[in-house]
Amino acid sequence: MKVAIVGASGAVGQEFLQVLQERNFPLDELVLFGSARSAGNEYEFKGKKLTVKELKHGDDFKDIDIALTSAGAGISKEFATTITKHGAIMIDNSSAFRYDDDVPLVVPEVNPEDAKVRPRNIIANPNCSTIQMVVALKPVEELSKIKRVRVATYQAASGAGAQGIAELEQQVQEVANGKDVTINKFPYQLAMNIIPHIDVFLENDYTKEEMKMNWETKKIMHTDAEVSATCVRIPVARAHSEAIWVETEKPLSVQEVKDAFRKFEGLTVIDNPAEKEYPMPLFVSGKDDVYVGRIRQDVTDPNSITFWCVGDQIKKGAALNAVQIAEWLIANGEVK
Ligand code: 11C
Repeated sequence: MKVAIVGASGAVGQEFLQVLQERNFPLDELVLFGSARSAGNEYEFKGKKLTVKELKHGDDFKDIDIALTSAGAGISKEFATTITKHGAIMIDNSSAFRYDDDVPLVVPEVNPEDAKVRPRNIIANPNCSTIQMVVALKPVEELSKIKRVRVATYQAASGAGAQGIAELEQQVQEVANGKDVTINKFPYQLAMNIIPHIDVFLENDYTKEEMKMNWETKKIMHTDAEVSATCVRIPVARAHSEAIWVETEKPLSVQEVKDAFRKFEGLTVIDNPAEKEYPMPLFVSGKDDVYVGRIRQDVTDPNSITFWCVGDQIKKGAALNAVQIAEWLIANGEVK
């Protein structure tokens, strides 16, 4: 098994190295690719030094079985043929192909079978805020069809990559020292602030990040349920949080939803308000599971349940989900 990481020096690329190692992913060889700027960088994997090769058009992917790509949508589009033409399966973390009918969009806990039909040998990894939400919605959908979802997100700086985390850390120092704040990645100062604006605004006045949660949930869950999202950047390093309101066809009790959450692979319930126990990004950072808590009946509607959901954006929101797709492909004989 020969695996490639494309975009090895980025936040998600680095997490791929970590996750492959942590899970003892069954590979014989790992090859790292990156831009001309990051070519030559060295990273350790299982005690060995690996050097990043420059990503070029050519035959470098000839013997690769699985390519984990996270170098931005432009690079994914430009290099998809180079990566897949000899048979490698490209598991792509960018938004380049998510809405293409011939590219499955997969969260292994929700729609693993979709990964089997991949005419272009590309499988797309969903947006981070969608991944953690659908992991929590799936056990609810198994109890009763979901009619609609409303969600407000509280998204970490890591969604803007390693530079996003660095910018937040720098701003925190600058604010503490009474200096002018440096702003590059975010539209405004993030430290001591929150910004209700992620990605570009669209014609319907939602942002693209908000509409991704709508479009991607429909594709992954094979549902026509609408999702109305408000996506907000908050000054947290790397785990996204979401307040979610789910309206179902049948009324559901809080207990049956809690039981379904507890039984569901990939979810952890922390819900003990009396002891101030609920998931928070500070403690979920670095964890594999999606965490849920504050599970309660929506006082405005007997057919709605509301809860709080936290997931590590770089792990389950990106690298871990892609590696789990690769593991599923291997376990199901999909990799030759
Ligand atoms: C953020 N969700 O938090 C974005 C990052 O479509 O893969 C991931 C963007 C994407 O800023």
